Amino acid sequence: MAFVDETPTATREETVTDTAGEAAFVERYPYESRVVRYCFAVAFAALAGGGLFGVIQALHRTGIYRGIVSSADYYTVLTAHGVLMVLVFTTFFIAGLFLWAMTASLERGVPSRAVTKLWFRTLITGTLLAGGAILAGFIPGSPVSADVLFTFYAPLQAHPIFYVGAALIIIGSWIAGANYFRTFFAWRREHPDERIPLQAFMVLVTMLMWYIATVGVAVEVVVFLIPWSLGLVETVDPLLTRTLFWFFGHPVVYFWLMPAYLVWYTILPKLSGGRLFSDGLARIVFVLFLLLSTPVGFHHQYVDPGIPEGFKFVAMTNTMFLLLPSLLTAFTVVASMEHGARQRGGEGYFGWLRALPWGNPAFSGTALAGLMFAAGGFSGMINAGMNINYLIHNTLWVPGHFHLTVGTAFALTAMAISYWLVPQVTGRRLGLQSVAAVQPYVWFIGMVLMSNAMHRAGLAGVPRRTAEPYEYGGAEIVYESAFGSVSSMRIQIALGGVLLFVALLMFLAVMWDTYMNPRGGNIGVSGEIPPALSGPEHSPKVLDNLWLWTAIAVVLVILAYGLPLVGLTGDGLFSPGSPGFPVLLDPLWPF
Ligand code: HAS
Ligand code: CU
Repeated sequence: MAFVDETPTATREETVTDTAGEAAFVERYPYESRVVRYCFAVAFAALAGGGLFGVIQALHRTGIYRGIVSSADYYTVLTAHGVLMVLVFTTFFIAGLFLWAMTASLERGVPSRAVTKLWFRTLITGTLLAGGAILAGFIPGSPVSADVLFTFYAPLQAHPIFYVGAALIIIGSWIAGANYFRTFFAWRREHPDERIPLQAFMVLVTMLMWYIATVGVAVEVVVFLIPWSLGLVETVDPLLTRTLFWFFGHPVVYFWLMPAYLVWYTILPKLSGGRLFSDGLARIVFVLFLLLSTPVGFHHQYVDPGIPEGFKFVAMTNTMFLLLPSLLTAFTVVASMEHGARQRGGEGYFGWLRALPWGNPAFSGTALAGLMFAAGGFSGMINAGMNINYLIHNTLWVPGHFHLTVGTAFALTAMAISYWLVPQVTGRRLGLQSVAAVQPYVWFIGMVLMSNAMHRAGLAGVPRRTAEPYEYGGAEIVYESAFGSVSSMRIQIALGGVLLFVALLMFLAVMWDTYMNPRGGNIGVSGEIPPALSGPEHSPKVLDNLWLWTAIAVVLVILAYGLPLVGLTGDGLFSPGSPGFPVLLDPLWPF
């Protein structure tokens, strides 16, 4: 995919305007719009593939229909679903969203097209390699496979191509980040005393958090997994590599959440008919994420032996502090929505909710994503408790949790805001508007069914990451106690999964139809963001001191991880270690 450097004006037959009659984003920034479109196209393709694998999984796992893949291929499906959704869909969507946000809020285009091409091509190459390595697992006898699930824990071993692909995706995101910073520095030179516009501030803080977080996974993949999968070293230490993974694995969830928050803080208030309640609170929230996102990774390793309990306790305490930015967000965003609703004539303690534009899918999808995240955040608090975690760890509860968070707070926000953003970067009116209007509700109902049942099944002891419908080898007593309540949940999970797939097809149909609409005329939305009720002038300037917050964040990471990592590597980097176990293909296909 090559970007053409200049849009020949001759092909632009009609000017594209927004609802205010101003030139739309695509008119002002044709090159940036094109890059955003490419990013979204790849993101939506990943969403389509990931969604197909998702529904296959939901049917197979629940035992409702097991005729599509074999149980061995289930793990290939599960890996492809996870990687396409949380690595490819998220990364490409965020790259597009951030490019739009930087361009629109700083009112300047990319500093270098060569660098833009470089990051896009790096991301694409990484995606093709990692995705190809996973999908090759479907070919019987293939020497290449990567059935390692999205956490790629050693000693499960993938083909080196998979790790190289994953590394390229990370490197691509770093280069994209460098371009955002260059845009910012150029803007800063011209505006030495101004506060950083809120959207740009959010992008930059998210990227700083990302640079710190990805150090863990970069070391894991480059120093350990690639040499090990190539046979250059025989063993790796599973605990050390897991620890490096979770150094990155928790903050990566905020790499998905913070772009959703960017939308909730800066676009949702406007869609509600009002203005952001407080710009300063939004900045504090992002700074808190930068400070606290990384030193909490051990909350994914409460049951791992070999990590002293004290460090797990510190991680738990940090995690509880990390609830604060989300609780502040709940307050600020709901207050902004209420402000909007009251501007629209809403009244009463709760009656104002009715005045919100529930028929506008960009609004309803984003608001429903927020509502579901309140539940996902609640299950996150339970996960984070060191003692309660033992009850739910490695059960279906955990997928229940993350389908509310990344699977809805991020994914539904991304779909909803596409209804508002895609017209701006294509210059075409939104297509199939009546389908779009109901799509977020279908997703919402599907997710209520699926994630609620997953949480409950997890509490009943149903494990995650297994192709079998919880038979426990036929052990009567376990079967009775777990299954008595689980069978209705199986149906809810399968039904929810099918509804989610339908919602996804509806979304893709709307996007396709939008693209088929003629370009030009009034696109029916305006990208203008009204100023906050309490603007940046009401908050201290030190909030914008990115280097100060980054320095503190690094110190906190060293405090949380320094000693545990020294402890884990004290007996050598590769020992005690394990050889690799590539997952074998099922010789019994089709059963
Ligand atoms: Fe998590 C496991 C703890 C947030 C994703 N999490 C996972 C995994 C994933 C994931 C993918 O402590 C599985 C990893 C694996 O494969 O093993 N998580 C938390 C905590 C939070 C949290 C404390 N997680 C997220 C987010 C994710 C995500 C965000 C993705 C985007 N999570 C854990 C723990 C585990 C875990 C343990 C390990 C479990 C185990 O044992 O394996 C917090 O950040 C949550 C804070 C959120 C809130 C909610 C605030 C409410 C808001 C809503 C406002 C409402 C609006 C709309 C705007 C306190 C902001 C209103 C609408 C109207 C109509 C009025
Ligand atoms: Cu976490």
